[in-house]
Amino acid sequence: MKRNSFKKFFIHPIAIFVLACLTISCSEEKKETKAPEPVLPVPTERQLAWHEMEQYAFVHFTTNTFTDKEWGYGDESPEIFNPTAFDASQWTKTIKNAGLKGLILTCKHHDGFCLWPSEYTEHSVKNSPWENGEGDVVQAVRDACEKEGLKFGIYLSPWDRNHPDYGNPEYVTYYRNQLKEIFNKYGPVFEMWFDGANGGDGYYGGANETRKIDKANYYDWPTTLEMVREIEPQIIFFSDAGPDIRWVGNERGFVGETNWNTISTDTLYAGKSGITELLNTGAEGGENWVPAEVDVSIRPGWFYHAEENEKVKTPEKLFEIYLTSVGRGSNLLLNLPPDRRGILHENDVAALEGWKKMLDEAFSTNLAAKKPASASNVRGNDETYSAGNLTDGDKNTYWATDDEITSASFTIDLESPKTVKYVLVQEFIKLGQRVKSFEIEVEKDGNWQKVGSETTIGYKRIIPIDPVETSKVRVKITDSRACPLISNVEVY
Ligand code: FUL
Repeated sequence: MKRNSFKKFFIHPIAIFVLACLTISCSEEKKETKAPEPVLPVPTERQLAWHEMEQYAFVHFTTNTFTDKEWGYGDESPEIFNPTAFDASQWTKTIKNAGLKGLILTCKHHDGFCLWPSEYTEHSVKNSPWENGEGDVVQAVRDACEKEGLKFGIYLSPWDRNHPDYGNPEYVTYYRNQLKEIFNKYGPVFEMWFDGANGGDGYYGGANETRKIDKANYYDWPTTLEMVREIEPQIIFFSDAGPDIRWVGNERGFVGETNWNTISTDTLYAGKSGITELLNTGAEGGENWVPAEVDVSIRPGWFYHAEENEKVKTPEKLFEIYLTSVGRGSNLLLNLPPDRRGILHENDVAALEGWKKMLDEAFSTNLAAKKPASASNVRGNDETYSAGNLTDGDKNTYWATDDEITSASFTIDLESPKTVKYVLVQEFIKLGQRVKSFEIEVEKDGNWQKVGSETTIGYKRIIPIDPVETSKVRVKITDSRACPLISNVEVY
């Protein structure tokens, strides 16, 4: 009995030797599959969280809503601000239903009127008849956002056409006091929007004159931003030139087909020719990670004007804007201006509903989810970087090639013929933006047919293709700054 069991568990010394060798060589192979080195610059954690928001609302609301202007001169009486049926929850419910993730409010536009009862000026809601001067739009909107799980953002125009000190150092102190006031009172704030329009003619406390400022130095931005970041460490700063996100160079709703999240911020100064083009595309090899945000209004103007009620963008136009913003790796900041009642107009609400329906219809069933994927090269032949990561629905895993490989392809097997209209690809941008060009192919009667040819991918790229029936989709990366890292592929 004893002898038998010994026999059972006896392992020959040669077998032990072979096993040991195998274990050593396997672990050596594992060790060799090093994680890819980052391609610098890479986004900060705050920027990554911002990329994942994808789309949120802009809300322009102030005395302009009641004067029919786009830029108030600064001499408007606070008494004209009097919405008759103000309801911030109508805004936030509409915004939430449209699939937007946050809201940035013009707490103060260029006219200087404050939507909260600031202790530093009389030019605010506290001197308006609305709610007998007891109202606070910023508080109401911030609370409504919290209730709907939307993030809240602030626009506080640096240019103030009402303030008597605009252009002097005293105004910068005033502006900073207001930033402190608003950030301490209404946080958390996910994004601060610093407008680029600065200086010109205005009321300026009755001076009625033109005041020019030295845009580069007047506000001493580094000190101002540091002050805000101390109150709100997670904040994302928008301005024409960052530091966290950049303007896209137009207000028509599109980022470049080539869209680099990188740019060298010292190349961005106003007046330089080609600046809007540069903002629109970013720069391959730029020194800073400063992605573009696409700001565009649902109406021709940023503020509500009754005569534009029939000019609200159609669901189809909004869908096109989605594809040229989010679909090109940018974030969409869609402006929705409340009317004189203080609510979003029926036409705007209907357009948003139609748009959401189109988005849901187009992107409801991901034909690639959990489908088999294969690739022409897998980093170190290691499971960790396999093509399966493309369709696993996990944003933290990615397919990678060996370091020296900068052109490679992967294939998604849809397992049966499906009509394909969109291919969605995402880079693992945590380690930098890499892909410079790629093609989309579909298998047709045993042959590969090219159906799309694009440049950058970045955070997300949605490629519309002429509807085609196929059971295999191949993405060929034809050039990349370093080995490509792709975290997600979806097919619709
Ligand atoms: C511009 C402003 O001058 C417009 O009024 C609007 O606020 C737009 C979003 O930014 O620079």
